[in-house]
Amino acid sequence: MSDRLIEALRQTLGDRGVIDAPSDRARYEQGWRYGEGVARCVARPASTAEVAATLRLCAEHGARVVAQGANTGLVAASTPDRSGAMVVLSLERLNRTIELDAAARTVLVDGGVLLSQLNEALLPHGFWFPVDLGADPQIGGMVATNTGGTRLLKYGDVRHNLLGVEVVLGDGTVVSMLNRLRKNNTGLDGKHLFIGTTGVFGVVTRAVLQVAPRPTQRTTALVACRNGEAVLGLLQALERDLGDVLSAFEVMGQKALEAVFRHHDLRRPFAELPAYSALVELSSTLPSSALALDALLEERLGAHAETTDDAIEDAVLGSGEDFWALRHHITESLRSDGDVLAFDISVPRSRLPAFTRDVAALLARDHPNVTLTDYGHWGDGGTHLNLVWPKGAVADRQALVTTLQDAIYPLAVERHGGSYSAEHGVGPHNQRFYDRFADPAVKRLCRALAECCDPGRLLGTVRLD
Ligand code: 2HG
Ligand code: ZN
Repeated sequence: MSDRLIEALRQTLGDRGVIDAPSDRARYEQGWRYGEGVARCVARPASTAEVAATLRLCAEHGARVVAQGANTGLVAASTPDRSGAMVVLSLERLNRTIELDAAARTVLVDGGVLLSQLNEALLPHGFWFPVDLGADPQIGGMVATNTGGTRLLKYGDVRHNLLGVEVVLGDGTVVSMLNRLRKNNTGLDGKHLFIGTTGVFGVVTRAVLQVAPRPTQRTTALVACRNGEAVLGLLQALERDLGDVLSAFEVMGQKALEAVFRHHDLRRPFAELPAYSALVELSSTLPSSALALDALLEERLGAHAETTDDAIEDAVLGSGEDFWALRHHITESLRSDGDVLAFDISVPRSRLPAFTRDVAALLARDHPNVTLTDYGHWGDGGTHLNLVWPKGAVADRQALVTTLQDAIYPLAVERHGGSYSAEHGVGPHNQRFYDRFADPAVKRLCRALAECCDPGRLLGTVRLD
C-alpha cells in the first residue's frame, strides 16, 4: 500500500533521505537501553531547510515525529512508540559544519555532529568541548537532554556551555538564535526552551558552543573509602585544598567494580575492593614545571588520610586511562550481568550516603534478589543506582519495575529533596514521574509553549504539560 507521506518525503529528501524497509529501519527503532518501537519511516534530512521541509510535510499529514541523534539516550526519548505511525527524524546527515572562531573560543556546529567528531576537529587548536561522557552522542541530542557527564563539577553541563541555537519548530518554522556572544542581555534568551526539554518544542539543527582550552596535564587517583561519609569528607577536603584544579570526582561502589572485573580483564587497583572507590582527577593548562599536580595530589591525599581515622583505607595514583576504563565499563558490565533497571538520581551531596542507605534497606527488606549497584557523579550530587537481577528470573518484569520505581523515586524526591532524572532527561521511561512530580504551574506554562512551538502537538515522545 503506498504511503503518501513517505512518497512526499522521498521527493523532497531524495532516496538517501528516507528509509522505510523494516530491516534498514531497525537500528533507529531500538534505544540503547530502553525504547523499542516501530517507525512509519526514517527521514534523514541533510540541511536545516530539509529539516524544515520534513516537519512541514509531517505536519500536513498529521504525523508525529521523534527527533533522533546518535540514539545513545537512556530514557527512551529518541525512539518511536509501537504504533508504527511515528516518523523518526534522524539528524545523522546534518553533520558537516564545524566552524571554530579560535579568538572568540566558540564553535558553530551542525546538530548531527558527533561529540567525538567535534573534539577531533578542536584538538589541533588546543581546545575541547568539555561535556565529557562515555557515550558518543550528537550535539543536538546533547542540547535536548542537557547532558552532564563526568566533568560537570568543573565545566558545567551543556546549558553552561551553549551560547546559541537554531531550531525548527513543529510547523517547519526555522528560528535562528545563533548567538555567539558570551554577554548579551537583550531580552528573552530563547535557547533555554530547547535545552533539556527532550525535543518537544523543536528540533535543534545548529548550535554555538563555547569551547575550553584543553588541559596539558592531568593526574588521577583512586581512593578507597570505607563508606559514603568518607567519600564526602574527601570531596570537601579536595574542594577546599585543590578546588581550582579538581576536574572530576566520580565514585564507584564495590558491586559496580566487581561487575567490571567479572567481564573485563583489567588491573585491580586494590587487593580488596572497598565500599567506595573515588576517582579523583586534577587537571590544568599549566605545565607541570609550573604546577606539579602529581606531587600536589599525593601530598594532599596523604595529609587528608591522616585526619580520617582509617576511613580512607588506601589510595593509588596512576594512569587516568586505567581508572577511567573502570568507570566507563560499569554500564555495559552490568548489562552483561543481567536485567538492569537504572535510576539516574541526584540529591543534595550531603544526602548521598543516607539516600543510598535507605534504598539498600528497602531492597534488603522487600527485594532481596535485586542487587543494588551504585556509582556516579558524587561531585555533582549524582548517583546512578543500577538495580540488577538475573535475566529471566522475574516472572512479571514490568510489575517489578513499577514497584521499584514507585518506591525509589519518591525516596529521592520527597524524602531527600532530589531529582528523579539528574542528567538523562525525561522520556517515556520516566514520564509517569514527570507527571507526578512536576509543578502544575510549570505544566501549564509548558502547554502554552508547546501550543506555540508545535501547534499540531506532533513532536517528541513525552509530554511536559
Ligand atoms: C554514566 O554516568 C552514564 O555512566 C550512564 O550516565 C549511567 O548506565 C547508567 O545508568
Ligand atoms: Zn552519568
